Amino acid sequence: MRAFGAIAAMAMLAGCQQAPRDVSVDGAWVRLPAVAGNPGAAYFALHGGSKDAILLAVMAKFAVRAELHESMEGHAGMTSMAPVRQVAVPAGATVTFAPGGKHVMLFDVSPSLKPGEKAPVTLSFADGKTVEVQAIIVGAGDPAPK
Ligand SMILES: [Cu+2]
Repeated sequence: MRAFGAIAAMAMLAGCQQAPRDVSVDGAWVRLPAVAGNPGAAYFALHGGSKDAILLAVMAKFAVRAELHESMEGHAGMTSMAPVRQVAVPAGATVTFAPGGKHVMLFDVSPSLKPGEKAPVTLSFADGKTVEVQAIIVGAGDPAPK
């Protein structure tokens, strides 16, 4: 009877809280390289859930390797980029990966990928959760999707 009481109390406590939300991802797209063999890039928006999260890695079956990168304005207006080990996604915050900022560098992109198609990209978080999104494939010279 005691155990039953404890479970009932826990259920009531849970009922008072909002359902926990996980990180969600939308607006994913991939920029194909202008020259075959050069890296492509993936972009998306991360929407923080009820708890702080940390993005650790992104995987794409159509690329041999994917790295988290951040571009920054360097000296004399030159932009440079460097790999980052992880990206914090605070609860409720939006973290955007976009040209000129954070991006996923995709190495050895499959040449069979065509503009207008969609391809899955998987994001892995520090709590062990993964999120798969369909990224729109965009040609090297084509405008970014809205
Ligand atoms: Cu890069």
